[in-house]
Formats: sequence, structure tokens, C-alpha cells
Amino acid sequence: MVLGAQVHNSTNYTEMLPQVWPTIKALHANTVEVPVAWEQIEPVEGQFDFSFVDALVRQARENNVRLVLLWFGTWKNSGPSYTPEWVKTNPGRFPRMTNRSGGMHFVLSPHGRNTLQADKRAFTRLMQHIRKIDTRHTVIMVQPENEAGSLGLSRDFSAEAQQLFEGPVPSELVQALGRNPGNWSQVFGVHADQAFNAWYVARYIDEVAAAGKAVLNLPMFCNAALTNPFDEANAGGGASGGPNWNVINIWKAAAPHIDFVAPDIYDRKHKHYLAFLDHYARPDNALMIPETGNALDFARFIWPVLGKGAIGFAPFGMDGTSYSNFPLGAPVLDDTAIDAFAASYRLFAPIAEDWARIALENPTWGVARDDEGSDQSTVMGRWRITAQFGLWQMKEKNDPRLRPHPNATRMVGGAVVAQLAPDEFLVAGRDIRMRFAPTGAGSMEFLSVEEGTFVDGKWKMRRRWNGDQTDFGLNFVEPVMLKVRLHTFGEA
Ligand code: N0T
Repeated sequence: MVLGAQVHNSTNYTEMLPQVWPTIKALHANTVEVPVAWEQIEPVEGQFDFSFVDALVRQARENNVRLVLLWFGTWKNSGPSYTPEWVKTNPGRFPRMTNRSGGMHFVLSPHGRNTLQADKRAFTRLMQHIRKIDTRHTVIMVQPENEAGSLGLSRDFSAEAQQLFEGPVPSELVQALGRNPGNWSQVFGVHADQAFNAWYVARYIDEVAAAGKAVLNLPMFCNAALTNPFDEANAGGGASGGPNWNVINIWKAAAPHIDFVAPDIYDRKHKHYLAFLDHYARPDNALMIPETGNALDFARFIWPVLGKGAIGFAPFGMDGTSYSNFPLGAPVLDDTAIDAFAASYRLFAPIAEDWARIALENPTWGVARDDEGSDQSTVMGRWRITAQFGLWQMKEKNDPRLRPHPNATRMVGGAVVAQLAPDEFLVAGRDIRMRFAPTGAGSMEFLSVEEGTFVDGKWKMRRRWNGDQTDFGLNFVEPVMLKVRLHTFGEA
């Protein structure tokens, strides 16, 4: 389970690494996502320099964390800014997309065979190098390209691309989607441009990934710049062709060597965040959040992320280089911002394997405060579980005669529940109250509420919660894990 953190975009230099590790340590992260740029490993065509990768892998080991390498190549937030100068300055050999009026768009064309060959060669050399130096398996995953697609232009309008666009949709794709054959407009209607670009961008990246996997078979994923999760009509208006939520099926058909596609979530509306999780958690797609905002508001979403069985989560911009991507993330990465994420990482890091197994084998539910702080509930077996936010621990509800709890207006609070047996649950959370009530007759009574953790795969109790700690529901402040056994009485 990746309790991750992504560093800033320009932290991919050996001399910056000392500004990474203290933040990662404070965060209790077990995995760091770091860019490796094409321009840095192949500044001169055919001459490779892996000194940064060497330093990174060595220092990651010294700091006891795993790595996810981010290949900044043909596409970085759609643009070619991380390609070497010999690529940037040769649009004849490495064509950009052509816009509707015949002009040059800044994004490289996915139809450029030379670009694909050059990117593929550099990426393969990177994978060869990792194979050589990383027998200890410090690098656990690779992300080929970053937020691929095209911002500002829906597809390539060059003569060559236009010809492809007017031709039939490849039969593998229509078959995979269960559609009737036709040209792109016939099959995809108003989404034809986006679908077309998605297919060619995904085919391109699949070829890069396949070449890399042939050398070293690491899991590979692609991250998505997202559009509004409910607005189908405008879903093509973002990084067109990237693995946005509305074209996941096209990516699945086009890129069999990409193990999963993953959402970069910077949208802090609760309803939107949860909708993204639903879009990307599929039987054919493992859920991982490779980037999310590092502001306080985002930290609580780790709970529903865990509840949906995610394999990873990583706030973006976690290093000491003092850049801030506000308003996407925190205005300043101070101790409070770090602690918002560190709190849950501290709890889960020592038991990441235990939790991964539990979440695989048992029903789970995760919950985070919504934008209003309303009660939320679910039913698991014969129990209704309700989450409440912003309450004093000994009060049933907000009492206007008392001063409001400081959390009443803060975007904090969340929990995750795993049902181990009909009447037995694990519950972990922060800034939240969790209540259990039978859906049928009788009243709930706790048999035991044990606070503890897993040691060598076995539950180990630290203390029992009782009295004030259970009389008003289970009130979490700092994250702890509870094993809760319930029964009902008085049903007759
Ligand atoms: C991200 C990051 C980095 C609701 C931004 C986010 C990273 C890239 N792009 O700091 O550049 O390399 O993957 C795009 C956010 C879209 C805005 C959504 C607003």
C-alpha cells in the first residue's frame, strides 16, 4: 500500500534531495514519487546520464522508502517542456500538433513516429538502468509520461491525422467497446476528437511502456488531468486524449501494457472527489491517487480512498523546496499542512501490509466530511454505521449555548471501517464520531472496544475504550485503530 508523496516538478536533481527527505520523514510516507526527465538523461542524443537516478535510488534506500519514477517525456501536463533541446528545436523530425487553421500547437503529435522511437529508446534505457542498479526492488512502479493529452486543442488536424480521423475506427476498439463500426464521428459523435486523440496517445504510450516492460517488468500507470466528473458534455475540454474518466474504456483497449489509469485530484468538492474515486475504482482498474492537493482540505479524503480499496495515495508537492502550487494545494507547506497527512500515515505505515490484506478480504467503507459537515451513514450487515463531524465529544449534537467545536467549520474528519465478522469491525479515523446501531430490533451494546494495532500480523490491544470514551459514540481525535465487537439486547 503506497502511503506516498510526490515531490515538486524540479526536485529531480541530486543537489535537491537533501530538501526531500526531512519532509518525507515527517510525513511517515513509505513511497516517494519523483520525476526523471528526458532532458536530463539524454541531453545529447544517444548519450545517457543516469547519475540522478543512481543518487535517488541510493538515498531512497538510506531513507527506507520505495520509489515511483515519473517519466517526464513527450507529455508533461501535455506539453514537451521536459524533452531534450534536440527534440524541442526540431519540429520537422518531431512534429507538433497542427491546429484547425494549419498553425503549430505546442503539444507534440502522437502521430509522430520519430518522436515515439526517440522517447521509447530513452525510456527503455532508463528501465535498463533500473534493472541494473535496482536488484533490491526500491523502484516499485513507473509512470510513463505525465498528464498526457493536449490542452487547448482537441486533436491533431494535420493532413495525415485528418486522413486517419476520416477513416474507420480500428476494429479492436469498436469491438472492445461493443459499438458498431464507422468513422470516428459516426462512432463517437461529439466526443470524436477526444476519442481519436485518446486512442493515439494511449497507443503511443502503450508502445513506450511495452518496450520498457520487456526490459524490466514493473507495474506502469498513467495519470489523468481531470475534468468535472459529472459533466459528460464538456469532458473533452481538458487534456484531450489523456486518461480522463470518460475515456477509460478507450485507454483500456488501447494500452494493455498500462496496468491502471489514475486520477490526479485537485478538485476539493466532496461530491466530485468521491465521484472520481468511483470512476477509477473498477474491477479492471486498481485505484491509486498518484497526486492530490497537499492542502488541509484534501487530507481527509484518504479515508474514502482506503475504503474503496485503493493501492495508493499521494499528496503532491511534498518537499522543502518552498514552492507552493496554491490554489491547487497548500499556500505554505508548514507543519500543520504536513501533519494533516502525517496523522493517518503514522497509523497505517506500520500496518500497511495488514491493512492491504484486510481491505482485500473484507467489506470496507470509508467516509470523509462533506462540504456541509452533514451526518453520513451506510449499512454493513445488520448494522447502520453513522459518521458525524464537528461535535464536542460529550455532546449528542451542536448545542447553541456552547461555543462551536473548532472542527465545526474545518474541512477535516474521516474514517474507514472494515467488517471482519457480522458483529465485529475495525474502525480507524480522525476528527470524527462513529456510531453503530442495529437496522433491526434491539439496542446496540459494545462487548468490547479495543484500541490497538497489528504486530507480526496479529492484533495487539493497547487498551479498552469504555465509559466516557464510548458513551457518546466512538470519538476519534488523533487517528487510532479500534477493534469493535457489538451485540444487541432487548429485541423480544
Ligand atoms: C499537476 C501538478 C504538477 C480543480 C500541478 C495538475 C504535476 C501535474 N497538474 O501542480 O504540475 O506534474 O501532474 C493539473 C490541475 C488541474 C486543475 C484542476 C482544478
